[in-house]
Amino acid sequence: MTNITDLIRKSQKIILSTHRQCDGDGLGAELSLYYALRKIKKDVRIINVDSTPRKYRFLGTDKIIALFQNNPAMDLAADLCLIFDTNDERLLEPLYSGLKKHVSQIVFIDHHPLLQKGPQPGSSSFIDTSAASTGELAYRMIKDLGIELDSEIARALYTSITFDTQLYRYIRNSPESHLIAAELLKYEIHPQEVHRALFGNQTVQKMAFLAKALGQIEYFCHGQLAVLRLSDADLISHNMEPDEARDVIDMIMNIETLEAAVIFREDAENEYKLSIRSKSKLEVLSIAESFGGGGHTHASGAFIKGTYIELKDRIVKDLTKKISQIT
Ligand SMILES: [Mn+2]
Repeated sequence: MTNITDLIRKSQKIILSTHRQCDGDGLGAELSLYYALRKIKKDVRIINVDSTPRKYRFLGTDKIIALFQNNPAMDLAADLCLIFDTNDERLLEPLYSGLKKHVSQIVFIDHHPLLQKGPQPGSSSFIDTSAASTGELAYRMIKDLGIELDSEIARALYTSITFDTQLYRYIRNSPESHLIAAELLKYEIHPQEVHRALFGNQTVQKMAFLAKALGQIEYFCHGQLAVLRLSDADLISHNMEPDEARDVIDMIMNIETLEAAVIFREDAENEYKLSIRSKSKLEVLSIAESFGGGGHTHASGAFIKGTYIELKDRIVKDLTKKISQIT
C-alpha cells in the first residue's frame, strides 16, 4: 500500500483503466482516483478498452473516459498506469500491449485471487482478496494519499462498493463495506439515485427478454444446478447490452435450491462468455480457470469457444462432481 501511494506521489502523468466490459466496481474505483488525483494536480486520464454500459452513464462517464476502441492510435505515454478490478492483463487487450510500450510502470489494484495458470501482475501491484470491492482499496489509497473526500469522489466510491456487494449482500463477513459507506453518505451523493441507476434500470424490453430467457433454464443435480444459454439473436432483438446478462444470473441465483448457475452468453457463432456463480462451500474459480478465465471463488467467468452442447456437457459434468462433494 505505502508502495503504491509512493509510486503515485512520484508520478506526474497517470493513466487509469479497468477490465473490458467494465462494471460498477472498476468504473467507480477509477473515477474516484481520477477526481482525487486531480485535486493533487496530477495529469490524470482514464482510458478504457471498450464502451461504458449505459446504466453507468449517470456518473458522467462519457465526458471523462477515453475509449481505446474508438482511437487505437491514441497517445499512451505516462509515468504510471493503475488498472482496477482485475489482475489479468488479457482483459485489457489490445490496450494493454500499447500501455506496455509507452508507460514506465503498470500496477494492478484488485481484489480477485491471482490466477493459478496465466499472467501474473507485477510485484508493485496492490491485491487484497479480503476486500469486498475494488472501491474499498481505492478508498484506502485516497486516504493514504491524504486527499480529502468530496461529493464526486464519494459518489464514485459509493457506486463501486454498492455495486460489487450487490447492495451490501456480499460483504465477506466484514464491517468494512458498511463503515466506508457510512462515511461516504456524509457527502451529498444522493444514494437512492445511485441505487436506482444500478439496480432499478430494467426496461420493458428487458423484462420481455427475461421472461423468455427464464423459461429456458435447464436444471441438473436435482434442481441444484441451473444452466441457461442466451442467444445472440435474442440479445440483439431485445436491445440488450452484453453486461446485462449478469443480471440474469444474479436473478437465477435467488432460487433457494440452487448451489450453482451457469450462463452461456453467445457473442458470435460458437463463441460464448461463460459466467458461473455458486453459493456457500462450492468453489467455481477453478472451472473458469480451466477454460482460460478467472474471477472469484463464487463468481467466475471466461471467454470460450466451441459448440454449445460440448461445452455445456463438460461444465455440467464438472459442476455435478463438485456439488456431489459438498452435499
Ligand atoms: Mn470487483
